[in-house]
Amino acid sequence: MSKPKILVARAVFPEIIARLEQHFDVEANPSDTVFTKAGLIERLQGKAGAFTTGSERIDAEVLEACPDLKICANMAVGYNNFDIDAMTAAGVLATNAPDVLTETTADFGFALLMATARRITESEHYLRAGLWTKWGVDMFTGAEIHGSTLGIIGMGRIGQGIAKRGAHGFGMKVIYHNRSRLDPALEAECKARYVGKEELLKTADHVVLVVPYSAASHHTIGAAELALMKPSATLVNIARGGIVDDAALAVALREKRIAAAGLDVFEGEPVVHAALLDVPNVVLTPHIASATVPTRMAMARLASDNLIGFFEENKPLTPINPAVLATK
Ligand code: 8YV
Repeated sequence: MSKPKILVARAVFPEIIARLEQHFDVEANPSDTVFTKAGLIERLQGKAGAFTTGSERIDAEVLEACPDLKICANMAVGYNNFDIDAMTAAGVLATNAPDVLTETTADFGFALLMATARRITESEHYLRAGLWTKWGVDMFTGAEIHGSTLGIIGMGRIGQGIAKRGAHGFGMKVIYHNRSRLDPALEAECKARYVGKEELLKTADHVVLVVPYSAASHHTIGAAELALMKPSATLVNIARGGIVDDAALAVALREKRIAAAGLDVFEGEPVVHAALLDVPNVVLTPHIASATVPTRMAMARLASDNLIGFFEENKPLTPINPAVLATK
């Protein structure tokens, strides 16, 4: 029997391609560059599956142009690149890669918070530029982390990981805002107290964003929300570009309406808003929160297992729209 044809839409580890080749007839993009929509449609012709990497937009236009497609397996926990309603209507299964990246991403969220609050990159640039000639009593004074109030917007698995690090590791008071409250046992585990968004923004010393991107969460933080934050506060975004209005944030940082920000994700990435590149009190990283080799490997393996499970047993591991399976 011939193997199902799949497209691996961006370069991934050779071990993963080799594994996929045992089960599928694979066309693998050797490049890190995401296909244009036309390029994606062209490569998906005749393909029953796609291994996607969080950036390939799968919408009604793509689905209509690629009638053989049955599954898209995202190597990412976020799946805002998928139009889930359109995929469900077209009978195309969507899967993502949750859990395997939770702790690594929470580690990074905390690292970015600390680098931002304690001005690590800003002071390193100063040192490298040869500007460090003497000690100064208020040189690069930053914000306190231990004992401060950590506000988390989006209390899914990664948010909970950040809460635990803050509460148990740094004695922080943790408050959170989420679409729904956690059950009391989870709240106790995270030592986290549910508050409204406005209270969180007004009282947190550090605000960390871990909310999934959707039309409803677009610009969760804009000029009005930044105005509620303390002038001494830090903002960290490891969620998605588009959760923060980057132009408004650049203004708030320039005018010191908040103290600092740490951003791993950007509206329009990999292009970064020019005004953000121009302010010193922001730490900028290129969407690397899940970037350790074991975690990226685990994410790629889970995406592969979803494809294999779907085609061989109609049992993907982490389906997003499982209703599609019942129709198979
Ligand atoms: C990925 C991510 O690196 O999992 C996610 O949602 O944002 C990152 O971990 C990125 O999507 C590429 O796979």
